[in-house]
Amino acid sequence: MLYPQMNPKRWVVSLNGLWDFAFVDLEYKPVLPLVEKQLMGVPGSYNDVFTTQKAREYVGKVCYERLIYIPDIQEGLQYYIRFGAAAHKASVYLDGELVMTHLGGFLPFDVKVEHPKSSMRLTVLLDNRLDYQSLPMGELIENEGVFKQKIYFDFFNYSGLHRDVWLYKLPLKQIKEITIKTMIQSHEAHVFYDVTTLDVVESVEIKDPKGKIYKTQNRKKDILKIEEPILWDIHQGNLYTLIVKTQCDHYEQTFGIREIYVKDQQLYLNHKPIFLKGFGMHEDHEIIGKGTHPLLHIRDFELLKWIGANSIRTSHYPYDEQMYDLADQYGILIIDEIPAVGLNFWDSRTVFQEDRVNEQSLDIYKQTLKALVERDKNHPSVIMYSLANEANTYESGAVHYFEEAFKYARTLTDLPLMIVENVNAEINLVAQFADVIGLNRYHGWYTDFSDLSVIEKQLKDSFTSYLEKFHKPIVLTEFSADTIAGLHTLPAQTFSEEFQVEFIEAYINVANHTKGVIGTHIWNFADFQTKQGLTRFNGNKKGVFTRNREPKMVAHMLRIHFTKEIKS
Ligand code: GCB
Repeated sequence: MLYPQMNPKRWVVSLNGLWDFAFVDLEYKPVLPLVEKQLMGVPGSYNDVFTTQKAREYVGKVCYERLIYIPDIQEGLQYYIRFGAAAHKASVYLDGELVMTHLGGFLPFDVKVEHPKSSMRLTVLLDNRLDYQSLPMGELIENEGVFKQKIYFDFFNYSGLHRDVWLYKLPLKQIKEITIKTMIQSHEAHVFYDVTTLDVVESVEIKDPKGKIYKTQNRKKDILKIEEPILWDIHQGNLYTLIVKTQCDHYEQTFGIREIYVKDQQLYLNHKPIFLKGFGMHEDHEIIGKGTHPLLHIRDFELLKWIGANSIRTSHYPYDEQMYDLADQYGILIIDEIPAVGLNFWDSRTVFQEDRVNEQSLDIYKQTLKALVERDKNHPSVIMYSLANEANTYESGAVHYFEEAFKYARTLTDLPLMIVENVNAEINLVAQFADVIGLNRYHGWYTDFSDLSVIEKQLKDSFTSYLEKFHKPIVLTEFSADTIAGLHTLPAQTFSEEFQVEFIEAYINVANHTKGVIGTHIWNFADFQTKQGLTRFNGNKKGVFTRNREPKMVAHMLRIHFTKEIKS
């Protein structure tokens, strides 16, 4: 499923803009056009445009609808509608007829228009309910037909058509897939590519980052050798392009020449050990919620560049594809996370059992993982996949689930695999399957609140116990203290900008001097919205930047720290 592209043989039109919208009941079928309706912007979450709690925290189905037009329908072409992401379950109808259902709110899907007409009514019913089978996991409590959504993850359950929607056409014998892998051997790169198409390939060209056409031939699959390649590296987004021309189709796929692997408790990029410095992030903005916007993405990457970060984790779900394109260009490394979050009740109940997260959940997990790797495999920025965040990995049922998940992931990718953990090493039954362990730690915050003096010893103990039990490299994937921008206290008191500086410094000092720790990712890049809760003051305030992407005091400290050569 290649990203829609406009080129000499491909045509794409955006369906973004104002759509008709309504909250509908669970039995609603779009036999006729919506009558009771209002307008809604696409892409975006609908929640924060409303002024009532009921609408903002709505649980159930909504309807998005608009007319689409295909002028000059051509025989021998296929028409598709691409949804970048629709949270969480989508049923797509054309002229009132169901044509596709899709599960999962963070990955794209294509709807084939089997019988194109010059004008059609496109309807999307979206259901934002989460259950034991969905990713993220949630729990539904029903009381006389009214649903309450329980979630065990810490971000607002934004809903809607979050990413771009396109209509596009392709030739019958289209280029279906392109896979590119690269290896570096001293002064030479090996570029393996594989093009899936039924068409005759006329040419496959490689354009180098300076625009020079490098190699041309016409095989569907090959290994090309490039002398003295221009490597893709940290802060060096050197991109090559594979230009594939067939008799009827054309596609240009960017890629970077880089090699990544884990060896002897170290992470290597282009055969050099690297240390990750960056953030866990969220797709989260005022008003648009989890909606995508290219300018907002660019602001994030400009801030990453300003602060000197080299990497991010797409906590806790795959982000919009534009984020990966930008990471490719800015030379920022990505730990790409599957939306396996919330697999944790925070009480004594078991998650992994027959009537909760079960075999059916695992099947859905595998489908999601496959879709994720297929979507992101050609991005040089993606250096690792994270297969879960804070699941109950001490449960015996988790062993089967994750053993299967890791085994399956290894059939899809050669990249290192991570699991992000909050439990103690002694009870962890799953980290054994990973190549890299992510550790989320909040010593001095959720435990021993306000006591900075516990951090050094407790964090060292956390690292030591994981390193001694699993012998795998560790990324400190989360740590920070909630901080209200503009609150200053001396001495440093909790929630002040001074406290966040001292807190983060204390963690970094330990992590930077522990062998086997290969990176620090602060939680979070920016403040973000969550469900309402006693410890959430209009959201999570652990950001280094505000929700509006302005720096807190700690950002200036990190800017100095990140630009120092610590371990990389
Ligand atoms: C965590 C979670 C993250 C939360 C964070 C917090 O461990 O992984 O989703 O937002 O803690 O701030 O509580």
